[in-house]
Amino acid sequence: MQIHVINPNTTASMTDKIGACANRVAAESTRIHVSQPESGPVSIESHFDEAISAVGVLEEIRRGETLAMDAYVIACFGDPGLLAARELTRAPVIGIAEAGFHLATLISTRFSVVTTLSRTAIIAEHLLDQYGFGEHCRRVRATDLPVLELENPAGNAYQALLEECQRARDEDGIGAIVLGCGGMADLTERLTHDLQMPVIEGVSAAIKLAESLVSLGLGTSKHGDLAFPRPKPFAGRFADWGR
Ligand code: 2AL
Repeated sequence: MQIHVINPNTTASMTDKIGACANRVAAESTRIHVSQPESGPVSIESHFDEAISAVGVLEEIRRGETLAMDAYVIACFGDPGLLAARELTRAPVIGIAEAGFHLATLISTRFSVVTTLSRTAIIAEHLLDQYGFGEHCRRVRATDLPVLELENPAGNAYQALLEECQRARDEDGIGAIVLGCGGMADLTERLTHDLQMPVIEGVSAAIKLAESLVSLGLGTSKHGDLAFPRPKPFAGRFADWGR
């Protein structure tokens, strides 16, 4: 089984971290391919960043289709371009936010999300509503860490994240925490140990969900709205995207 993990931002250290995390949880028979868009923002922390990165995600899916990937993971917590990506393939496409929410509801009745900047909390809140998880999530908490601070080994990102997770655990009446950024993927084990409660990180969750779907023979439905886009001409720099 080949799973293509796409980091939607263009920071290579984060792509490597996400790839390492995916490889750690993948089954022995699963091959992980990891990539990032050629163009786009170094981190995704606004609606604007997200819109640009979605195009990069779709370019990576198109590349993955030439390599016959069995599944895709979109490894940014806004799940940028998720439904559009599903239109381009029969393979399952899993976003790390939706994967984290799904797993959290299987092991707890209520969870909180701990993410990066306050301004991006709304992105997770919109996804919770869109996916129907609003009732399960008590709170989306922000650490106000910029995404790239998670890439700074000399910074104190871990401490800030731990303290916000402790507040979530002690104040929110929850059973689990979902980490709200792909760049937090390597911190799960340490946080789980320090918090003594389940901490879910979307990259691992998405890999295991993708493996499950592929082994069950389930792929993106081509009946209805996730059918391949209707062929039509595209103008300008997207001219070769029309079919
Ligand atoms: C993210 C993420 O997962 N990757 C990125 O660049 N921005 N999400 C976030 N909430 O900060």
